[in-house]
Amino acid sequence: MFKGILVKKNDYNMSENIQKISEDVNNRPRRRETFDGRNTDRPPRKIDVSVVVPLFNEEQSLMPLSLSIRDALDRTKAIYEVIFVDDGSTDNSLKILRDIHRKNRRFKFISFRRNYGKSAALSVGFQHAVGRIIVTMDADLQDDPNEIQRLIDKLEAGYDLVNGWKRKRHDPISKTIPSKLFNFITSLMTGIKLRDFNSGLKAYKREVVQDIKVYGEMHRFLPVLAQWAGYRVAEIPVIHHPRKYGKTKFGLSRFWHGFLDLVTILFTTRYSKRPLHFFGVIGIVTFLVGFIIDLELTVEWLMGKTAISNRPLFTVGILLIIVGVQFVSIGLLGEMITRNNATEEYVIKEKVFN
Ligand SMILES: Nc1nc2c(ncn2[C@@H]2O[C@H](COP(=O)(O)OP(=O)(O)O)[C@@H](O)[C@H]2O)c(=O)[nH]1
Ligand SMILES: [Mg+2]
Repeated sequence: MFKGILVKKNDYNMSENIQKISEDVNNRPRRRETFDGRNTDRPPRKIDVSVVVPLFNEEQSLMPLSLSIRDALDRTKAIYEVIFVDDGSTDNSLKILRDIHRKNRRFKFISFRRNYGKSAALSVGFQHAVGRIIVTMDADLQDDPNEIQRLIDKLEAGYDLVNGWKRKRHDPISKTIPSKLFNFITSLMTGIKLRDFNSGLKAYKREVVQDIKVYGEMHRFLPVLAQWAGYRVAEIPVIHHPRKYGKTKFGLSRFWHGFLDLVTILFTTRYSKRPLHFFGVIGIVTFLVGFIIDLELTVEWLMGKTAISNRPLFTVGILLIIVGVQFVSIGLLGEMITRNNATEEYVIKEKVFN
């Protein structure tokens, strides 16, 4: 009765059995694996556009948002998926995401156990997105899904990242003014001519999000990192709506963080391989100012005009000289550290190698 399963020891034929097993495996319908290792029995469809939506406590906006994304993208005829990344929301967002997924399988979600921040959410969303084009947008109904097609058109015109510039921004003045300042300084320091670095609405070619690592709160500088990595970045004006439900998650602290992150970005991407160029210039300028001040005082003393002891400026000069020497020394130490771990990631665009 159990023939084939129970085998008598002496007529056990190893090679025959192995062959049988491998036949079984080959006849079984094959499970397909998507690139991130999830199994699915459906044949993979080629997805044109992945929309990644990071969110935190947006329960009221999610349902209307998913409807308007669906309407906008159905009109474009693109094959799309929408990936919500719930960042440890404490309201009903997760439950609503489950409902949305149940109604329409193109809407997927990932939910973090706790809040990790918008950069983390974007990063995980990017890892799971399979589209040729990746679009990001906010979940608060302030970004308009009808703009997605325009972003994509611009992308197809020969860019790798297209940024949505909220030309007429519907936010309180306490947010718009610091934001203008932030954009102005970032543009000045990086030399990149964008007007709305931190816009939630952006479209990327797939390679961009694969090559560029987002961590901390660096999502604000994705266009900067992309352009510095050699990608072509463009910006188009987009419609922006006032917030209907819920409230803003970012207070004034974001601007301090933003400026500190700008320094980090400048330093780590531009100067991490040549720290002396960063510290050395500051050091030499400081040193020279101190030196000239003290030289002038010494000359005056030599000519018998004043005694150095009653010139407070002399101390300032000495301070500047010491600080200047220290900056140069820090730069040199940085160079030594850099030499010792000379790893750098080079982003390759194309390789013909045969
Ligand atoms: N993943 C994640 N998303 C967040 C977080 N805070 C805000 N968001 C989302 O980021 C988007 C913009 O946030 P919002 O508070 O509207 O910022 P504002 O538009 O600049 O006022 C919305 O979709 C939020 O749900 C967070 O901590 N993590
Ligand atoms: Mg908002």
